[in-house]
Amino acid sequence: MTPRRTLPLLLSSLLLAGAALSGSGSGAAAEPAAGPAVRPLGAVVPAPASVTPGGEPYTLGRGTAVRVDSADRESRAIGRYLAGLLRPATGYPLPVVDDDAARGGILLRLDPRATALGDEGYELRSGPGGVTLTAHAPAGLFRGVQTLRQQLPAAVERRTVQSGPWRIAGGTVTDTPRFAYRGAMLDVSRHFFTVDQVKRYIDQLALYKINKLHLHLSDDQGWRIAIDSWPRLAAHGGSTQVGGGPGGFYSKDDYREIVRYAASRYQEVVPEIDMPGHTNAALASYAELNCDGVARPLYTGTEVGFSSLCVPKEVTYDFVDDVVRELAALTPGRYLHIGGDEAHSTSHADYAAFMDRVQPVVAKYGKTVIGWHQLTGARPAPGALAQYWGLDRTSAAEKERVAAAGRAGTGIVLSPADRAYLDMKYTKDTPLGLSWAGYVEVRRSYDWDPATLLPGLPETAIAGVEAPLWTETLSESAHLDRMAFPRLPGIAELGWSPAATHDWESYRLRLAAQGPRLSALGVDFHRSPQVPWE
Ligand code: TNX
Repeated sequence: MTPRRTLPLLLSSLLLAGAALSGSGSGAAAEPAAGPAVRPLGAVVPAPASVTPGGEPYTLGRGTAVRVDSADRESRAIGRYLAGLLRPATGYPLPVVDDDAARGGILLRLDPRATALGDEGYELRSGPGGVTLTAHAPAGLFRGVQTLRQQLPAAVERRTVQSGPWRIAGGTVTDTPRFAYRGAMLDVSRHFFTVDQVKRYIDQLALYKINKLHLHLSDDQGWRIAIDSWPRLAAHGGSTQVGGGPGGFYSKDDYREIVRYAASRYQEVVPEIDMPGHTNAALASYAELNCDGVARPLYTGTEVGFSSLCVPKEVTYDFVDDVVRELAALTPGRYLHIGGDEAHSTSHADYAAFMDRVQPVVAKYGKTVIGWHQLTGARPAPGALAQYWGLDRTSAAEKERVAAAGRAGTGIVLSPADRAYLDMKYTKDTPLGLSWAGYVEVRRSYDWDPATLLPGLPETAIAGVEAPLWTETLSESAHLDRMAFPRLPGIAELGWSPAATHDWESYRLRLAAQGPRLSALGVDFHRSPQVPWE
């Protein structure tokens, strides 16, 4: 593809001019003399769709208020979230007040006429008199808050008082996402992660405008969600993990708390129960789910492809119905992911027969199917999404099967393993992670275009992108941090930013500025030599 270079070039020259720009606002006598440069407008990740810099910056002060339409509960909550982000480092009170009760400051407003901004778009206007964020819907205000936050110096992310000045460059950003589906997947099966650990990840994803949290809730090594009608799934199937640790599972209240927290960050939780393969934890918990009626031992290794639900047995579909019903009831979001990858122990005929029976169950409980792209080798239900996880070297025939499904109406979520898998090692020296899909350094993970990844797949068939984080080798939040950062922001940018902004040279500069921000947030990221870290 030939990206238009205008915006990236503009942004990188603005970045270089950052120091000079910061001087431009300091003519006024009241302006503090020293402090970090004003971050050029739009030098954020993901790159905004349209940036018009100009005019003096806004400077937050002790008197700054966050103004919202106090009759609107969501606007109020977003105002409180923003103030909560900014208070610790600025030390300012930042009261959240009704928009009529003050002037200037930071105004968050919903405009019913701003339909062009869609569900998630926003406009940010900044000048000496204040900052106004306008959106058509609350999610747009929330996304805009992330841009506003990244315009401030990185030290704003610290939880103790720092010295300012706290300036936001002048001008206008108008921004809407390229794709509606911008996901991150966390595998809580291979290693279990607590509710607090998941919340930490949700907060990190929010900064980059991710809107789907896909939780891989079951696999051979662990079943992580309580199902009342099949209690041994969690009690027994959740009792271990890779390496033989204690595992764990979410009670329904735990899970509701994750869903609630994700919703507060405008992320939709996509639960996955992987079937018919990747089911050893279930097969260990209930003997009757096995074709031979013998329960399997729990599994703590990292092989794949050895387990399968028993496709010919009726009890299999009682199990699926119960699990899908209980999970759908916990899920306010649209989607339910049924896995379907690496079913190497299921014949093709059985696989297709299984998917023919299971997809209508998902529909019966009001949800839309997502499956890994092997689903396109069966018969995807109308409206289903398929998640492509192939590689450059995946056969042309397999790619064409996915592209053909896309042309026939199956939405495609792109998670190419040799680009978007956050568990791949960066280089041969990366201590954590796997390398079956190759090494994936930061440039490789960012430098591709969703529209041209699969020949013959029209962009209109692409639902979006997702970055999966498989956890065979990852057992702590610090491990997640190392592998997700700094690659996750790049995948988030591919999902959000217009193709015309795609440019490695300008991206690496904007990413470099995320280094101090991630550090301030306590994220120990991979300091890739490809990025000139600030
Ligand atoms: C492939 S991707 C898998 C997972 C592994 C992952 C490790 C996919 C749908 N299946 O079972 O955890 O590779 O990178």
